[in-house]
Amino acid sequence: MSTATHNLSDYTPGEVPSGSGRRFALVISEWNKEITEILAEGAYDTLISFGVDPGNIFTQWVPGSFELPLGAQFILEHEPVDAVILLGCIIQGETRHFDFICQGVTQGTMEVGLKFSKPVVFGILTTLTMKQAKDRAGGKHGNKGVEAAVTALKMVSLKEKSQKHKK
Ligand code: DLZ
Repeated sequence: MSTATHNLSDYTPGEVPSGSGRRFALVISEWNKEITEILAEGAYDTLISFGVDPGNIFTQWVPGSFELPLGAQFILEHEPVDAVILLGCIIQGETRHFDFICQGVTQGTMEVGLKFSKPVVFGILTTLTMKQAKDRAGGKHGNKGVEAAVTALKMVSLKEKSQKHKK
Protein backbone atom coordinates (compact mmCIF):
# COMPACT_ATOMS: atom_id res chain seq x y z
CA MET A 1 0.00 0.00 0.00
CA SER A 2 1.25 3.43 -0.82
CA THR A 3 0.91 4.77 2.72
CA ALA A 4 3.15 2.05 4.14
CA THR A 5 6.05 3.34 2.07
CA HIS A 6 5.04 6.98 1.74
CA ASN A 7 4.88 9.27 4.77
CA LEU A 8 1.64 11.24 4.52
CA SER A 9 3.30 14.34 5.93
CA ASP A 10 6.09 14.38 3.32
CA TYR A 11 5.92 17.00 0.60
CA THR A 12 8.26 19.34 -1.21
CA PRO A 13 7.40 22.82 0.12
CA GLY A 14 8.65 24.54 -3.06
CA GLU A 15 6.07 22.63 -5.09
CA VAL A 16 3.12 23.74 -2.97
CA PRO A 17 1.35 26.94 -4.12
CA SER A 18 0.62 29.75 -1.67
CA GLY A 19 -2.81 29.76 -0.08
CA SER A 20 -2.84 33.52 0.47
CA GLY A 21 -6.27 34.97 -0.32
CA ARG A 22 -7.80 31.50 -0.65
CA ARG A 23 -10.75 30.17 1.32
CA PHE A 24 -11.01 26.58 2.53
CA ALA A 25 -13.51 24.51 4.46
CA LEU A 26 -12.70 21.54 6.65
CA VAL A 27 -15.58 19.09 7.04
CA ILE A 28 -14.79 16.68 9.87
CA SER A 29 -16.44 13.47 11.02
CA GLU A 30 -17.31 13.06 14.71
CA TRP A 31 -16.83 9.27 14.47
CA ASN A 32 -13.38 8.31 15.76
CA LYS A 33 -12.93 11.89 16.94
CA GLU A 34 -9.61 11.15 18.66
CA ILE A 35 -8.26 10.52 15.14
CA THR A 36 -10.19 13.11 13.13
CA GLU A 37 -9.17 15.92 15.51
CA ILE A 38 -5.53 15.15 14.69
CA LEU A 39 -6.27 15.06 10.95
CA ALA A 40 -7.99 18.45 11.30
CA GLU A 41 -5.05 19.90 13.21
CA GLY A 42 -2.66 18.68 10.51
CA ALA A 43 -4.77 20.14 7.72
CA TYR A 44 -5.33 23.45 9.52
CA ASP A 45 -1.66 23.96 10.42
CA THR A 46 -0.57 23.11 6.88
CA LEU A 47 -2.99 25.63 5.34
CA ILE A 48 -1.76 28.31 7.77
CA SER A 49 1.88 27.50 6.97
CA PHE A 50 1.17 28.17 3.28
CA GLY A 51 -0.31 31.60 3.94
CA VAL A 52 -4.02 30.93 4.38
CA ASP A 53 -5.65 33.50 6.69
CA PRO A 54 -7.19 31.79 9.76
CA GLY A 55 -10.38 33.75 9.04
CA ASN A 56 -10.58 32.03 5.66
CA ILE A 57 -10.74 28.51 7.10
CA PHE A 58 -14.27 27.32 7.88
CA THR A 59 -14.85 24.26 10.04
CA GLN A 60 -17.93 22.06 9.96
CA TRP A 61 -18.44 18.86 11.97
CA VAL A 62 -20.76 16.11 10.70
CA PRO A 63 -21.91 12.95 12.56
CA GLY A 64 -19.95 10.35 10.55
CA SER A 65 -17.90 9.85 7.42
CA PHE A 66 -20.99 8.91 5.44
CA GLU A 67 -22.25 12.50 5.94
CA LEU A 68 -19.02 14.15 4.72
CA PRO A 69 -20.04 14.63 1.04
CA LEU A 70 -23.38 16.19 1.98
CA GLY A 71 -21.58 18.43 4.49
CA ALA A 72 -19.35 19.56 1.62
CA GLN A 73 -22.38 20.20 -0.57
CA PHE A 74 -24.07 22.37 2.11
CA ILE A 75 -20.92 24.52 2.31
CA LEU A 76 -20.41 24.79 -1.43
CA GLU A 77 -24.04 25.89 -1.85
CA HIS A 78 -23.65 28.79 0.57
CA GLU A 79 -19.98 29.72 1.09
CA PRO A 80 -17.55 31.09 -1.50
CA VAL A 81 -14.79 28.60 -0.65
CA ASP A 82 -12.11 27.53 -3.14
CA ALA A 83 -11.89 23.95 -1.85
CA VAL A 84 -13.32 21.62 0.76
CA ILE A 85 -11.26 19.08 2.68
CA LEU A 86 -13.12 16.06 4.03
CA LEU A 87 -11.59 14.45 7.11
CA GLY A 88 -12.80 11.14 8.48
CA CYS A 89 -11.70 7.79 9.82
CA ILE A 90 -13.52 4.58 8.93
CA ILE A 91 -12.33 1.48 10.76
CA GLN A 92 -13.35 -1.98 9.67
CA GLY A 93 -15.68 -3.76 12.09
CA GLU A 94 -17.24 -7.20 12.03
CA THR A 95 -19.98 -6.36 9.53
CA ARG A 96 -20.05 -5.02 5.99
CA HIS A 97 -20.94 -1.53 7.27
CA PHE A 98 -17.34 -0.51 6.55
CA ASP A 99 -17.66 -1.40 2.86
CA PHE A 100 -20.91 0.50 2.43
CA ILE A 101 -19.66 3.64 4.20
CA CYS A 102 -16.40 3.59 2.22
CA GLN A 103 -18.26 3.11 -1.03
CA GLY A 104 -20.79 5.87 -0.27
CA VAL A 105 -18.29 8.46 0.88
CA THR A 106 -15.88 7.76 -1.99
CA GLN A 107 -18.56 8.08 -4.65
CA GLY A 108 -20.15 11.07 -2.90
CA THR A 109 -16.83 12.91 -2.62
CA MET A 110 -16.19 12.58 -6.33
CA GLU A 111 -19.75 13.57 -7.24
CA VAL A 112 -19.87 16.75 -5.16
CA GLY A 113 -16.50 17.90 -6.51
CA LEU A 114 -17.59 17.36 -10.09
CA LYS A 115 -20.99 18.98 -9.44
CA PHE A 116 -19.44 22.23 -8.19
CA SER A 117 -16.23 21.95 -10.24
CA LYS A 118 -14.21 22.60 -7.09
CA PRO A 119 -11.64 20.45 -5.31
CA VAL A 120 -13.25 18.25 -2.66
CA VAL A 121 -10.35 16.38 -1.13
CA PHE A 122 -10.57 12.84 0.24
CA GLY A 123 -8.78 13.09 3.59
CA ILE A 124 -10.39 9.97 4.95
CA LEU A 125 -8.58 7.07 6.56
CA THR A 126 -10.02 3.63 5.74
CA THR A 127 -8.16 1.21 7.96
CA LEU A 128 -8.51 -2.30 9.32
CA THR A 129 -7.53 -1.32 12.87
CA MET A 130 -7.34 1.66 15.20
CA LYS A 131 -3.55 1.21 15.29
CA GLN A 132 -3.32 1.68 11.52
CA ALA A 133 -5.41 4.84 11.90
CA LYS A 134 -3.14 6.20 14.65
CA ASP A 135 -0.09 5.46 12.49
CA ARG A 136 -1.63 7.76 9.82
CA ALA A 137 -2.85 10.49 12.18
CA GLY A 138 0.41 11.88 13.43
CA GLY A 139 2.09 8.48 13.87
CA LYS A 140 4.82 6.64 11.98
CA HIS A 141 3.15 7.14 8.58
CA GLY A 142 2.59 10.88 9.07
CA ASN A 143 -0.74 12.71 9.04
CA LYS A 144 -3.29 12.34 6.26
CA GLY A 145 -4.66 15.78 7.16
CA VAL A 146 -1.36 17.30 6.01
CA GLU A 147 -1.52 15.41 2.72
CA ALA A 148 -5.13 16.51 2.20
CA ALA A 149 -4.29 20.19 2.75
CA VAL A 150 -1.36 20.03 0.31
CA THR A 151 -3.65 18.40 -2.26
CA ALA A 152 -6.24 21.14 -1.77
CA LEU A 153 -3.66 23.91 -2.27
CA LYS A 154 -2.35 22.22 -5.43
CA MET A 155 -5.82 21.65 -6.89
CA VAL A 156 -6.96 25.24 -6.27
CA SER A 157 -3.87 26.46 -8.13
CA LEU A 158 -4.46 23.94 -10.92
CA LYS A 159 -8.02 25.16 -11.36
CA GLU A 160 -6.84 28.77 -11.60
CA LYS A 161 -4.19 27.84 -14.19
CA SER A 162 -6.69 25.87 -16.28
CA GLN A 163 -9.09 28.83 -16.26
CA LYS A 164 -6.32 31.17 -17.44
CA HIS A 165 -5.57 28.79 -20.34
CA LYS A 166 -9.17 29.09 -21.51
CA LYS A 167 -9.00 32.91 -21.80
C1 DLZ B 1 -22.13 3.52 11.71
C2 DLZ B 1 -20.66 3.80 11.55
C3 DLZ B 1 -19.73 2.77 11.79
C4 DLZ B 1 -20.11 1.38 12.16
N1 DLZ B 1 -18.42 2.99 11.69
C5 DLZ B 1 -18.00 4.25 11.35
C6 DLZ B 1 -16.62 4.52 11.23
O1 DLZ B 1 -15.73 3.67 11.47
N2 DLZ B 1 -16.26 5.77 10.85
C7 DLZ B 1 -17.17 6.76 10.59
O2 DLZ B 1 -16.77 7.87 10.24
N3 DLZ B 1 -18.48 6.52 10.71
C8 DLZ B 1 -18.91 5.31 11.08
N4 DLZ B 1 -20.25 5.06 11.21
C9 DLZ B 1 -21.21 6.19 11.05
C10 DLZ B 1 -21.59 6.48 9.59
O3 DLZ B 1 -20.56 7.16 8.90
C11 DLZ B 1 -22.87 7.37 9.56
O4 DLZ B 1 -22.66 8.50 10.35
C12 DLZ B 1 -24.10 6.61 10.06
O5 DLZ B 1 -24.27 5.40 9.37
C13 DLZ B 1 -25.37 7.51 9.88
O6 DLZ B 1 -25.59 7.81 8.50
